[in-house]
Amino acid sequence: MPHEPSDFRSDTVTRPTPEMRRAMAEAVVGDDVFGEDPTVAALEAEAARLFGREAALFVPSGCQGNQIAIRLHTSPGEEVVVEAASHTYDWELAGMAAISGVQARSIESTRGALDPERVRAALRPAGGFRPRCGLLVVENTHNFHGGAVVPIDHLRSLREVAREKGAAVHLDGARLWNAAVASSTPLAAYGAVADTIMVCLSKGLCAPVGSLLVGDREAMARARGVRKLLGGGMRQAGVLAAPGLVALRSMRARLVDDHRRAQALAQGLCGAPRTTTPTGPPDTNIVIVRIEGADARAVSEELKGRGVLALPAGPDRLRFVTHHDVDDGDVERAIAAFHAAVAA
Ligand code: TLP
Repeated sequence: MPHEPSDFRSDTVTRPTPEMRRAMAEAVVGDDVFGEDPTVAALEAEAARLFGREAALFVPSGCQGNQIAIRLHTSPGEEVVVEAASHTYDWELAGMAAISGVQARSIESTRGALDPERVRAALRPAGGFRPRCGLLVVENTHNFHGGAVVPIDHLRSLREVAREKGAAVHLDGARLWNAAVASSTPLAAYGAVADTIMVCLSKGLCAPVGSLLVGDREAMARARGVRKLLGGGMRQAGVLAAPGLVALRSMRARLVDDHRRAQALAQGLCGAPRTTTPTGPPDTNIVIVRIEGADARAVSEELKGRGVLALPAGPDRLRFVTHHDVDDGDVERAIAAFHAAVAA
């Protein structure tokens, strides 16, 4: 039988584990738009507890969670400060403009960590012809800075700057689980540095669908309305929340294996000619490589022909993501295929 491709395009490609499938089959459900699905309620309560916050809301996707948060914290005609390579700015179809009527002010960073002084200057009050800037969005881990962990102390200082300026903070924590494990930071510490936090269950944790928005009770009640407006009200969603509970309870600790594999992968890939990791050695499960003078799309096609999938992430950059469904053998295969593809 032909070997399935070793799929390093994203940790979103993971399939639900057997334990998750059993949980789905056995889930007790109700109509969650009426607030009557006990499994969704249990998932939301568990997420809120983990982050030390009052409430959480189960949403279909990370994009929707981020966009609901932006809508909650802003009014049309305002400005939002974002990191220049962040998902909310670069990968969500200008959702904040389309959905919330706000414009983004982007700031370059060092490995995803925004300079507090530049943030202070950007969070300006309304005045004259200038819009009010009432929201800062931070991303941790930072995807396109190679899964970089933004240290918790740095997030605390950004939180202070925002507070001083009367601005809210939203944390895009699609891979916050990875940051927490890699830096031994308790989730409750992240709960204290942002007004709202979005976390994904469907990336490294292997759940098939879903993300959570976490925050205050009042904010989550309003978020429920925005979710409905965006078409995200789900009925018997307990079948999706059940694998989410498995994800929260038993899939976080194993992320250290993904991080170890990412380091081995980065080292192996950098042994190929003209190849470097422009974002530095991986902190977590994302490896971005730059192949000087190469066309990333052509290299990814060569890799595909050799049974390895990676994502072009720029003209001469490829992204590899380690996850539950790739093992040490896949890492070796990727390294060998990459050396052959770069030489081709
Ligand atoms: N990221 C995807 C792609 O969209 C790039 C990936 O494969 O990494 N925030 C961050 C930091 C993300 O990386 C993603 C997904 C999202 C939000 C959106 O989550 P979904 O895909 O569930 O809407």
